[in-house]
Amino acid sequence: MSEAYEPHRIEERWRDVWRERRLFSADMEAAETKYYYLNMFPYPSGKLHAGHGRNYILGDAIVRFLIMRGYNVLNPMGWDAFGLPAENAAIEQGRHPREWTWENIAEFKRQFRAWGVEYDWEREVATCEPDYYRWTQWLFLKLYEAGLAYRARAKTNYCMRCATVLANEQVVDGRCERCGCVVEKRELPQWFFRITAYAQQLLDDLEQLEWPEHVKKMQENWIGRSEGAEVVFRAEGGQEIPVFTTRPDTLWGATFMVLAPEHPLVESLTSTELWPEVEEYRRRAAGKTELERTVADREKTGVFTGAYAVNPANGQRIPIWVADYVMMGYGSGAIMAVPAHDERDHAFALEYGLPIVSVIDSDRGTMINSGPLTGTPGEEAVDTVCRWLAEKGLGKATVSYRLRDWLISRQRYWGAPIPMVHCPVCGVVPVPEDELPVLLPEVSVPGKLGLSDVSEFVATCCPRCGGEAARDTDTMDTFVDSSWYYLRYVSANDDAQAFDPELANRWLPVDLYVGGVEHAILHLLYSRFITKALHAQGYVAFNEPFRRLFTQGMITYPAYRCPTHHWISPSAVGEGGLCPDCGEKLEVSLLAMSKSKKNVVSPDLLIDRYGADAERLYTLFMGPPDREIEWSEEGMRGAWRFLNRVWSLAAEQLPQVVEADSVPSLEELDPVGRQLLRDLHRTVKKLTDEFEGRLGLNTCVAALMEFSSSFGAYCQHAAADSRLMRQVWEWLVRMMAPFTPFFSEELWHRLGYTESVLEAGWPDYDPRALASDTVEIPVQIDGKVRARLQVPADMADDARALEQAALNHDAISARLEGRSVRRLIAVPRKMVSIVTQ
Ligand code: ANZ
Ligand code: ZN
Repeated sequence: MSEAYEPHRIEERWRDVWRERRLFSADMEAAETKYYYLNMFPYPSGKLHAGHGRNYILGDAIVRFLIMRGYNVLNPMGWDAFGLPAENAAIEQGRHPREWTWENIAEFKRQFRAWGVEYDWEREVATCEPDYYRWTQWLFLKLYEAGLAYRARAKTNYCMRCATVLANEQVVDGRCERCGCVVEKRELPQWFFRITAYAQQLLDDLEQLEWPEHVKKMQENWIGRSEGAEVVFRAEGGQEIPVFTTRPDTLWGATFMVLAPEHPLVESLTSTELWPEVEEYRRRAAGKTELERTVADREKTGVFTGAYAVNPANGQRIPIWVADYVMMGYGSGAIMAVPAHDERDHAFALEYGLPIVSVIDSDRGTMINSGPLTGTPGEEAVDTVCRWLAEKGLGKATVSYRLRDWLISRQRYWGAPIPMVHCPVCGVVPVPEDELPVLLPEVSVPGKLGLSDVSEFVATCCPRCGGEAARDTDTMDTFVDSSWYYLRYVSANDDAQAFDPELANRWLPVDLYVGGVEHAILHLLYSRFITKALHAQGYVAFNEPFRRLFTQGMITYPAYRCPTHHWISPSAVGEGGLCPDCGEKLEVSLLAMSKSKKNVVSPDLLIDRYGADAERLYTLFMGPPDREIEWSEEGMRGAWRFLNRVWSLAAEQLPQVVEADSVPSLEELDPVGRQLLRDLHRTVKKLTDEFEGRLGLNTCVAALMEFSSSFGAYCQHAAADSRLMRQVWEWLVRMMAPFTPFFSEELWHRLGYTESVLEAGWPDYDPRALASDTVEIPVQIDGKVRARLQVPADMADDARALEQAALNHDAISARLEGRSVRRLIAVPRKMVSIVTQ
């Protein structure tokens, strides 16, 4: 084995070996040692770039470790394949989105294979195929049966020119992203999932999850629980107007009320003279996004309705206004305004000259100007007012959530059709389960228009009365597709059910879920909700889908932007950082690699130049996997040089050690050999701990590099033991296998083995071999030796550690019972002396 390291000569054949030996197929029946590892499945668009490697290579390394460690690993992959980009690409290119999607999938698979990233491909799923979306439709029906799917009117973005509803992401500065038309808001009946029914459970169960704290915090904020009170105000016209407040203690300071423009009482409250103005205000508010309406320091606007209500606490007559800083979707859509203590109300009161009455002493927090409750101390105020409200029948303590129901309707072609029928006689009727899937109609230029334009699709018979009826023409948000795919993998090829409950209970929850933090809220919350809903209906025994979550950081790369137009690829940047097209000075910033910014590095080129193992190794080495980090070609070359060094060492050494067939014990080795063996065990321990713990794989690569260099030095040692060298090679190659699988397979083979290194198992370190040589330290109490400590050599130099070890020693602590230590002296490497009298 004297040839140079040439990755291309070794890589290809191992890809086939892994597949032939089915090394990545889980044994679904044997679940005792099961481990469900899951990477978030990708949206198959374009090509993979080096930044994507952060996720997939990390996952592959973990999975290879788990397999070697003896776990029965379920490691599936699939495609989140419905959605807008496919539809847009299809429109642009005049072809079917399915064709475009499967082309991308083929490309992704090729790139995974090139990286040596392997999955259990027998379980592949694609959400755009009828054998998958049939069960997404089934899920919809289950939610409908449980009262968790309902239809209600909601605002959509509508483009007149394109004659279609747009997703929020397609509206840029209030205009259609495609044609530039001003987007209209239209109210349409749409489907929702009642995720709010699970708000409290979604919050409570976060506690049992091994997820990054910041992700839990994001979910917590998104759910947005607020404790407060509901207080019922009465308008002079008799209408009851409940409000939600987190500050019931400020009730006496409520000097006016504000209703959201959409509040259903606005019409009946507004006086005839003021109606035109109110109506106009409502119309303008309808065109604004929620974000625009809630920006804190924005100028407050509003209109008076002409109506008054009575503050139930003090009987004061207070005006009722309409203003867009109050949202219909939160609390009750109406507020009691307390301008003395709420900033937004304060700004509003100043703008419209409304009275401001202070009811809380600003120094002590005590209630003032509050009738019978004046003088209540701050810390009791909220509870006292809630009790008072309940006694008077005016309100009660309550909880409010920011979380809204999930709007799942999309008026698009490329999605799962909602399995519902509208019958003029029977109303809304679900499609019977045995008639699923409701197939997407095959149309020649799909996408531009929604399903409502395909008349053959719309016309159907009512499943209940058999009369003429119309299909629902909405498709489901793609987040519905991805909210349950982790369940489908256990039964990917089952055409009788969405998933086998027994298998699901055996394999789930997912043991480790790895993906981008951009999914910290929606995807993860929706998946948790779906699992809980299925749990409540008895389909699954668990109520959380992902036990542990790991979010990998992004890889960044310089992005060049020409101030006059587009992004320029770093390789095209002209002399002196000028735009190659117009000569302008380019702006550079470090951004996450992305095709749209043209700052991507292609794995194809890297693999061509350095081989897949070097790219893998560098990707895992570049930094803590959960942190953002910049790609560096130099770092990439460093990884490649490291592999070259190990390769040449192997070329030199393997022929000499291949015959050695026993393992030396510590005692048989000289001090240099002992140190190396100790380092070997320590490196195994280090890697094992990282893989099973915090996943700091970058530190594992560093440990491997450090160990390899000690090993290189040992090989120069005159009395190097060939049995030790053989053991080092065996373990080193196995330890490197998760990181550099091709390289490791090749050396494993050259060590004389015929099976895959994955089948060789993970080395087991010996805890006894970890300790350095020990030193004996006598411990005296009042001048008499009472114990002898055996401590590792490095600890013997540390006086503080010796003192601690002495005090913790059983015999010593027993003797010290009830006595007080006056002096404690440790002499490094010599003794510890304790004086009690
Ligand atoms: C009186 C008051 C006095 C309030 C005070 C706050 C401070 P969080 O904490 O986010 O839950 N509010 C209630 N419903 C609203 C809606 N639909 N749109 C806009 N604002 C609404 O916010 C709760 C507070 O926000 C409530 O308590 C209410 O104002 C306002 F010194 O009531 B508060
Ligand atoms: Zn009917």
